[in-house]
Amino acid sequence: ATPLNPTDLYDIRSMLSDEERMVQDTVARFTDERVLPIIGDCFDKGVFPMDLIPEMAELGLLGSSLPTEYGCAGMNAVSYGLICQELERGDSGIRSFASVQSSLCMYPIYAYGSEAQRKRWLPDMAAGKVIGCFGLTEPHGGSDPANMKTHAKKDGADWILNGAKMWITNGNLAHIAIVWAQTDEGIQGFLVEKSMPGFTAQEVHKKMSLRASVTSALFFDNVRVPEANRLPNVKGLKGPLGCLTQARYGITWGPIGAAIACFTEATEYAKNRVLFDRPIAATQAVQLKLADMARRITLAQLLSLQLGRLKDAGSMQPTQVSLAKWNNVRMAIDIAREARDILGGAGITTEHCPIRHALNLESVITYEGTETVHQLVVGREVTGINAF
Ligand code: TGC
Ligand code: FAD
Repeated sequence: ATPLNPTDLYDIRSMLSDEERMVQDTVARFTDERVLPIIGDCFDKGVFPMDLIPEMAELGLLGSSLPTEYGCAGMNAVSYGLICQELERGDSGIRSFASVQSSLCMYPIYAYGSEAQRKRWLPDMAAGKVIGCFGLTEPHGGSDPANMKTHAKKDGADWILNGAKMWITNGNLAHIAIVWAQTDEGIQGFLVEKSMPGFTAQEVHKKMSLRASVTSALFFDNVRVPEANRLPNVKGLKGPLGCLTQARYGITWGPIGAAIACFTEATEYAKNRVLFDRPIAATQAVQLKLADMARRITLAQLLSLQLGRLKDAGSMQPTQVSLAKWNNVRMAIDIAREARDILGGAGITTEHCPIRHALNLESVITYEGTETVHQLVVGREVTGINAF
């Protein structure tokens, strides 16, 4: 039999369309040529590689699923997933940038915004000229966003916004923030522009995870937001949760890329590391670990592809996204830690990718709904009992 591809044991590639394969190859090349050579340094220095933004825009990676009439690429959900996978093979921080811009900022403007808001913002965001961030989480507890304290009060034709958001990706880079606030009519979304008086962002330092990504706290002190900047077409928690479903879908794919990077590096290392007169890859203990990584990557690939097909067919359910986010991030963090172990002492530096991915995945397993939150969503589905 022909040898199988270790990172695609079930030939998922054959289940992709020509266009999907082309998208994957293009983003894979971008990651190999532009991300991998610099990302270890970016992580060490704690900087996000801003130079990559115009290139990502050029490749159509920002708002990739939105229609071409707004300057976007109009790709399908599986292509968006493959973009996330290949970007996160580079680094979770690069994929986070794309997730936030596409799913958490451009998507709500498209889905809940007015036509004027779409025309005003989407083409510039697709071109990477306007960067967005998404403010839902607050300092007192992100898992329970229904309990938010940030609020907006009507004042003539404007709204007055007060409150604070915490752990906001791209916060200090962003020209606009999609901010969710409590109002007399329930939770609503506002487009807050960087220049609006009373709006400030403060970068979070001392992070050991997602170091090649900007994370910030946002503060709103009597920020006057015109009615034209309110997202008119949604009210209630389903607004932000609808965005999260889009982003979490992409996050089911991303960690497959991180896991593939770690698995590949561990396999190569194990084949070359000779101890006790044979490569460690020739020991049963290490083969069990590598085989288990390949098994878990294969399962995750099948989950995400089917999820993407459901999404493209318009029938994907949030519980299915929760199951895949839980499974795939857990798969990736376990593989990254195991790969780090196979590399021995060499595994503790950013010369090799596993520790960087393992540390990044500590954020990925927490953000966009913690592992526990997703387990409870699945638990609620299978029992019919809400345990939150
Ligand atoms: P519940 O009160 O039952 O529902 C409220 C309304 O929302 C609807 N809904 C959804 N709609 C779309 N997608 C979903 N996933 C939805 N889940 C619920 C629901 O039908 C209802 O609609 P309506 O019309 O009846 O009002 O709320 P719940 O009990 O389902 O929610 C509880 C819980 C814990 C699951 C939810 O609060 C939750 O998901 N908490 C976690 C919060 C979270 O994930 N925060 C993430 C912040 S953003 C982020 O982390 C970005 S990181 C980005 C990066 O760098 O990549
Ligand atoms: P908490 O909600 O306080 O949770 C603490 C612990 O309690 C967790 O282990 C949790 O699983 C557990 N827990 C919660 N509920 C239950 C329960 N019912 N039963 C048992 N255990 C429970 N947010 C944004 O809005 N926008 C962003 O761009 C963004 N980017 C982020 C980037 C990074 C790097 C990080 C780390 C976070 C980001 N977040 C963002 C915030 C993220 O979504 C929250 O951290 C996450 O939702 C969890 O909220 P929390 O940190 O307040 O933890």
